[in-house]
Amino acid sequence: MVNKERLWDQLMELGKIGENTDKKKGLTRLVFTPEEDIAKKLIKEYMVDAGLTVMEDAAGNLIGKRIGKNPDLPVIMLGSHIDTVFRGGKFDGALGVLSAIEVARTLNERDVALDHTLEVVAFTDEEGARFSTGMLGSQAMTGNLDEDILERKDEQGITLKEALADAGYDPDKLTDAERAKGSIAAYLEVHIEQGKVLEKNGLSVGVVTGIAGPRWFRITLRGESGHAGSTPMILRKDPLAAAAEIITHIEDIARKQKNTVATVGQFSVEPGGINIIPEEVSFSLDLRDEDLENRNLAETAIKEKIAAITDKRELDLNLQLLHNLDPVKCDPVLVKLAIEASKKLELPTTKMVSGAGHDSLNLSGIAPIGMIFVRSQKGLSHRPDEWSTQEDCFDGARLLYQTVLNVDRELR
Ligand code: HGY
Ligand code: MN
Ligand code: MN
Repeated sequence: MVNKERLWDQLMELGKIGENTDKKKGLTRLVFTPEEDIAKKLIKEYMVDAGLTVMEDAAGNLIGKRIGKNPDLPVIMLGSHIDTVFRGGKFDGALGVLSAIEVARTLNERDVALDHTLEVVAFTDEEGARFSTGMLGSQAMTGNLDEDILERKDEQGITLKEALADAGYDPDKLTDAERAKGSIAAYLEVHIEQGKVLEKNGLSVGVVTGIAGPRWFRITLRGESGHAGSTPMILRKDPLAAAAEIITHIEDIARKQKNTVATVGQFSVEPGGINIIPEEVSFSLDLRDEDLENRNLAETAIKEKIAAITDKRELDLNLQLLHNLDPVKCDPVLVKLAIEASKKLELPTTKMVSGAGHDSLNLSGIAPIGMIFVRSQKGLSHRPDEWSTQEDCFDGARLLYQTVLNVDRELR
């Protein structure tokens, strides 16, 4: 079976890269940064140790390959990401990549020859933290690139295009990373749950049946700045007051629908003086639901509120779509094979939906997808204290191993 200690040691070693000197601030490992570079080098080493042939595609996806007995078959692909959010934890993405490498290494150590070629992928920039994008690597691999993605800027005003070039990639060749539909027999991803369902049910692992789709916007409101002391309230066109009104409506609208979630995570004010009425505010909106119809309903209601409030207050409005992935269902055959694997391992599990987004959302456009979740302590994630136990990580990796054997046997 997979090696519990080796997996854990690698998780802890990778988890040191990008760690803030103040450990309470977790780790920040953003795309095309020195920290990510060091992490990719470590993953390459792990992949080589696991007997994988390592390459990078045109989008910087790091790919380890293990040729199968029948190279003409579509590949079995395992993957996740090694970039993090700002002040993130050691498990989001990392557990999926390291579990996949551990599966490959165990197949080697047990001399198991799969029919299918196996590919292990660390996708580029799943989180999109630096450029407010998301899943660049899996977007490129599946022909799903966001329109203006290359023009997106980070906090220093560097465009993704410049960062790609600086990192040695050709920004105009991202589409070379594209894979044909049907070239991947199955895409499987282990990921931490980032929620409380497994903990509530006393389970270490879950089998994912569907994934909510994230839709991201940047909302910019422009009014009139002025003197905080000498401008009567009645004469103001204050975009920050408008934003406050809008954000409470966003929360109300999301609360009204059981599985809808809406988050304003970023907010900026210009010019930002204590005694100046703001001229312009800009804030993000992350809207999700596992059901497309419900997400659309919430989006329409939110946009109506924004229009009414900005009209009433005579403000200029700019609403930019940053990122969009529709909710998807996991492949029922892969769900069945993962459940069968859990039974063979006598690992109790449950079916569940993912509120978080994953590269598998993109892969679902060209291949059947399956996901295995590992319990998150207190359901916490995207925070320094994100944690899963060694035992639970072991359960996730061994369930992935058994599922790969089942998929290799079942799929042609
Ligand atoms: O936003 C997400 O759901 C993922 O963590 N990128
Ligand atoms: Mn994440
Ligand atoms: Mn993730």
